[in-house]
Amino acid sequence: MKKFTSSMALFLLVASAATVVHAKDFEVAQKDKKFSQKALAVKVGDSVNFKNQDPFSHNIYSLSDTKTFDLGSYPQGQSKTVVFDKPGTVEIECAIHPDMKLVVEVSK
Ligand SMILES: [Cu+2]
Repeated sequence: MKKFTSSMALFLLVASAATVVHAKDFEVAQKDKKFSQKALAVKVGDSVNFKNQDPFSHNIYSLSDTKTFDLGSYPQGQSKTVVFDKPGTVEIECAIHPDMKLVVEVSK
């Protein structure tokens, strides 16, 4: 039984390492009070880098159950990254500019 447990642990270690290797990093810019795209399809474990290219601040957030976050307000040239760790739909908005919308579909 002890041997089974340790080989199981090794399997989980290898499996999670494989997930990290295959994770992709996407970039979505904020420019002219818009996201650089309206929709994005990612897989569980992927991350999205939100880069502010406007000469004023944005505050990117999501209230979706799949991924709830608030990146706070940050100025031009800065970026923050969100890792999507659960499958589902994530609606992303900007607290400063209510017309800004992005939908991220996270699949397994
Ligand atoms: Cu904004």
